[in-house]
Amino acid sequence: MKLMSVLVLFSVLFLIVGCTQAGTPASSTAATESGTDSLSESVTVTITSAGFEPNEVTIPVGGTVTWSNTDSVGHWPASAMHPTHTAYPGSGIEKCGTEEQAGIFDVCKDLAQGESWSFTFTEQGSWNYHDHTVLGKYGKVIVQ
Ligand SMILES: [Cu+2]
Repeated sequence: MKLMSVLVLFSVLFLIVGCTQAGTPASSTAATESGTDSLSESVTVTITSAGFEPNEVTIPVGGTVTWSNTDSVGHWPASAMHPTHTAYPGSGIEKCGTEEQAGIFDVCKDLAQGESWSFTFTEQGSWNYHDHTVLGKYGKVIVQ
């Protein structure tokens, strides 16, 4: 009879453990729902000797991209197309050095090693850019 009560005790314990474990998956589902359709307002693109990393970024309208040069040589991110830089609305290399420079997608100079530059995109679209100094390096900013 003592063996019987031990068996009952074990089966009760088994039920309790089974119930508490069955309850755990519910809490982990909430984590997978967030973060799919919210874009980051600010993104950093690292410039290396290999080019722009990441090569393509997506931000919301009003989002900011910061280019940070980690290479030992200078780099000059600017809107397509070389050499005029007019693809992004309002931009153009002829505005470099004028008071309109602050509003154009163009650094207007080489970024030295360790230097960074930020631009806020107010125009929706897919904006290609290039390195005006080291030709052949391209990137894209998608503004949604
Ligand atoms: Cu250029």
